[in-house]
Amino acid sequence: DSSSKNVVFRSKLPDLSYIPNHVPLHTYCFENVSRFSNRPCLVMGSTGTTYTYSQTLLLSRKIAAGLSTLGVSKGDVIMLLLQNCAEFALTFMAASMIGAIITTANPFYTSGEIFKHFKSSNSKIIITQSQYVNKLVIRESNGEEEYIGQVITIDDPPKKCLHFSFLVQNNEENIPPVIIDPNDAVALPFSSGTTGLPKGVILTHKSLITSVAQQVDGENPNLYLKEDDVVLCVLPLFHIYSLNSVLLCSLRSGAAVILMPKFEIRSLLELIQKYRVTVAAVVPPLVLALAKNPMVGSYDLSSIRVVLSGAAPLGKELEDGLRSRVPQAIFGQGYGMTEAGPVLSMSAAFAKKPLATKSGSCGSVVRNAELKVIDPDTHSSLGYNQPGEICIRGPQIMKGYLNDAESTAATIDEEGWLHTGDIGYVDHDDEVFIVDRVKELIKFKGFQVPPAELEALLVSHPCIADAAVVPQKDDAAGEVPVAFVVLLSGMALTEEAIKDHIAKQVVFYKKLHKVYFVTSIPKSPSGKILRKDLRAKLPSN
Ligand code: AYL
Repeated sequence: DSSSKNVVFRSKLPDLSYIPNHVPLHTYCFENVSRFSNRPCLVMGSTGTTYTYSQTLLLSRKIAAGLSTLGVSKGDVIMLLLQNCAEFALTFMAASMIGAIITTANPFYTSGEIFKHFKSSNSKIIITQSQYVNKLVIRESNGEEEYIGQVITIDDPPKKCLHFSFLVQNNEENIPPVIIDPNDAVALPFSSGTTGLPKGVILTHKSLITSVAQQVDGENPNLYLKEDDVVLCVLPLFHIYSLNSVLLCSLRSGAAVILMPKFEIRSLLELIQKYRVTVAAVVPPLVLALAKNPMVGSYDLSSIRVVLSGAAPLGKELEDGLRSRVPQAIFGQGYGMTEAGPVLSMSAAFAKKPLATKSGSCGSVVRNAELKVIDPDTHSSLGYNQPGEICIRGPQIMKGYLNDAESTAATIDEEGWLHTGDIGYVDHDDEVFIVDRVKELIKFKGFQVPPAELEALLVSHPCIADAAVVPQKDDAAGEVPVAFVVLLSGMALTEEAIKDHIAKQVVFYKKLHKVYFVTSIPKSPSGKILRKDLRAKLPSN
C-alpha cells in the first residue's frame, strides 16, 4: 500500500469534529440567520442599497420559486454573466434551493468565449446586464435578435429578454419540493486545470460546505469572521476565490458583504472608509495599488483588521509595502485552486486564536484535509522543506470535470489525491510555500490564461503551421502570455497581425504580449510541447 509511505501534512489547528455537509448549501449558509436576521448582508457599494439577512433569505426563496416557474429544475444549469451585485448572490442561493447549478462567466468575455462556456456547461438560461446582451445574439432575422438561450437582465431588458423582477415577484411558498443529495452539483466554475482547455469544475453542496466550514466554522476558525465584520467584495464573484472565501464565508458567519461592481482605486478607498471595512480579500495587483498609490494616504483605512491575499504569488516587497499602509491589519495569504474546492491552505494568523506566521507563506493546510508533496518524477512522498508537487485530499475537492472523465482521472488519482500542478514545500512550522508551477496555466493578475486555448486560436489561422504559448514574467501582471509561432512555408505574417488575430477573439487578459517566430516547436516524443525549453528562451525568465 503506497499510502502508508506518505508523509501527510495536517492543519496546525485542531480538526472540526463535525461538518454539516449532508445538507444543501443554502441550508448551511443560512443556518444561523435567526441570530442576525436584521443585520446587513448584501450592500451595494455604489448605491448603498442594503439587504438584511432576513431580506436576503426571503428574496432568494422568491427567486427560487421564480426560476421554477421558468421551468428551471433540479440539475439545470444557469449561467451568471454579471459584475458583482446582489442579484448574483441571491440567484446562487435560489439555485441551490431548487437543486439547480450556477456556472459563472466573466462579463468581459467575448461572444466566442461566452458561447463556448454556455455550450460546454449545458446552460439553459443566462442572467446578465443589458450592456452584455449584444454578445449573446446568435442571429438576427427581420430586425429581431435571436439569443443563445433565455436571457434575463437585472436592469432594463432589451426586446425578448426578461427582467429580473419577474423572478422576484413570486410567492416564496411556491418552491417545489426537491431532494438534494450532498453529492449533487451546485456550482460549475470553469478552469483549465493542469492542462488543456477550460472545463466545468463540478463543485457539490458537500464540497462547498466543507470548504467554507474548513475556513470559518468551529471553536477556533482558520478565518475568524463575526457578525460585525464588514467584508470587502471587490474581487469578481464569477471567480471561485471571491465566491467562496468572501460571499459564502460571510453568509455563514453573518458578516456584511460590500459589493463593488468593478475595481477602481478611488471608490474602493471611499467604500473602505465609509463602511469601515474590516476584512479585505485581495489579489497581488490590488496589493500593489494599495501599497503604491499616493491616494491611499488621504483615506482612513484604520478599520481593516484582516487582509487576505490569494490567487497568485505575492512578492515580499509588495507585502511589506502594504503592511506599512495598513499597519494595524493582520496580513496573510490563502492558496487555492478551483478544483480543490478551492482552498488548500490559509494563514493561521486569521484564526480566532491566531498563530505566528512567516512572510511569504500561504498558511497551513486547512482543517479536516490532508496535504502531501510528491516528487514530480517518481511520485514518492516528500518530507519537510523538500519542494515537489502539492496534492490535497478531503471532502472539499471537486467531484470531477463535467463530461471529461479523462481529465478528471489525470487530476484526481485512485487514492483520492488531487494533483495541483503547483510546486511547493512545507516548512518545519507546517507552513506552505509555493515556489513554481509545473502545469501549463498562465496567471495574469490572478486570472487564468489557458495556453491551449490560445494555441488552438493561433493554429486556426491559415498562415500558421504550429504554435505554443508560455508565460513571461511581468512586474504588473505577474505573468503575461507570449507565443512561439511557426509560419507555413511561403506565408508572411507580422507580429501585429498575429496579436490582432488573438485580441479580437479573447478577453483582455488573454491577449498576447509578444510573438517569437521560430522554425519549429520543441516537443517530446509523445508530442507534448516542451514548455520549459521555450520558457528558457525568454529574456527575463
Ligand atoms: P484558480 N500563491 C501562489 N500561487 C497561487 C496562490 C497563492 N497564494 N493561490 C493560487 N495560486 C495559483 O483555479 C496556483 O498556481 O484558483 C493555483 O494552482 O484560478 C492556481 O493559482 C489556481 O488558480 C482563497 C484563496 C481561493 C485563493 C483562492 C485561489 C483560487 C484561484 C480562495 O481563499
